[in-house]
Amino acid sequence: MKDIFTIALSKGRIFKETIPLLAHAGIEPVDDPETSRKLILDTNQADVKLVIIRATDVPTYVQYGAAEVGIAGKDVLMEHGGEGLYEPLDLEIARCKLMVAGPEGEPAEHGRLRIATKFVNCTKRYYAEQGKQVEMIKLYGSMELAPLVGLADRIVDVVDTGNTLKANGLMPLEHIADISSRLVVNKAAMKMKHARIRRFIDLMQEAVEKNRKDT
Ligand code: PRT
Ligand code: MG
Repeated sequence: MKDIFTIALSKGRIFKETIPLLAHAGIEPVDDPETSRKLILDTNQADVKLVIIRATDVPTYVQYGAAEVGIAGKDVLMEHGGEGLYEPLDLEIARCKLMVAGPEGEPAEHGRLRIATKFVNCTKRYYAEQGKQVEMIKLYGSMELAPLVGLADRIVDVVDTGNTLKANGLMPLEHIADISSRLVVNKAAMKMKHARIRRFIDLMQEAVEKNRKDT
């Protein structure tokens, strides 16, 4: 068991875009997480496993060493705080932007601006840097709904094409950060399994460079 190398990642867009990078590192999952009910996926390499978890749980698994490495969006990492993690590589996948969005025009006057978001820490930091006091409303999803039903004046969310905002009568207003997915590594594992992890990082880096040339 001791020599198992576990990679934590979420299904959906991160999984899809990670598969070609892992393939370059010689790792191919045996099952498809979209159809399998398994939470631990075997790969073609007996000592390499993938754990498929919620995107926001990836930093936690890696921080506590339940997985040696993980792949997570910079949005998720900024929100988590990055404790116990190294972030050696930008994988340049699942790109988007963390933005403030809202309806066109000025918000109704009722004192402090009300912001609905799941990115509470990032949002607090962003407004604190501007010396603005805002009221935060923590949500777990479908942030776009909040301004439509009068729950909030603005939202903070990740935006890719902007189609979801548009479909709900909202527009991007302020750019907070450019986001892409990052490779994260457990700090203790980086020391104890240095050669194994270094080799993996190098192969993933090659794959990123190859991707960049192809696109
Ligand atoms: O879905 P779940 O609640 O389990 O978790 P999650 O939403 O955090 O996971 P997932 O798989 O949807 O996203 C994983 C990571 O992908 C995020 O942490 C981001 O780093 C990255 N990413 C890249 C995105 C997007 N692009 C994106 N467009 N994450 C979410 N979206 C959402 C966006 O907020 C909107 O609701 O997708 C919807 C479509 O976006 P538009 O702008 O193209 O309309
Ligand atoms: Mg999602």
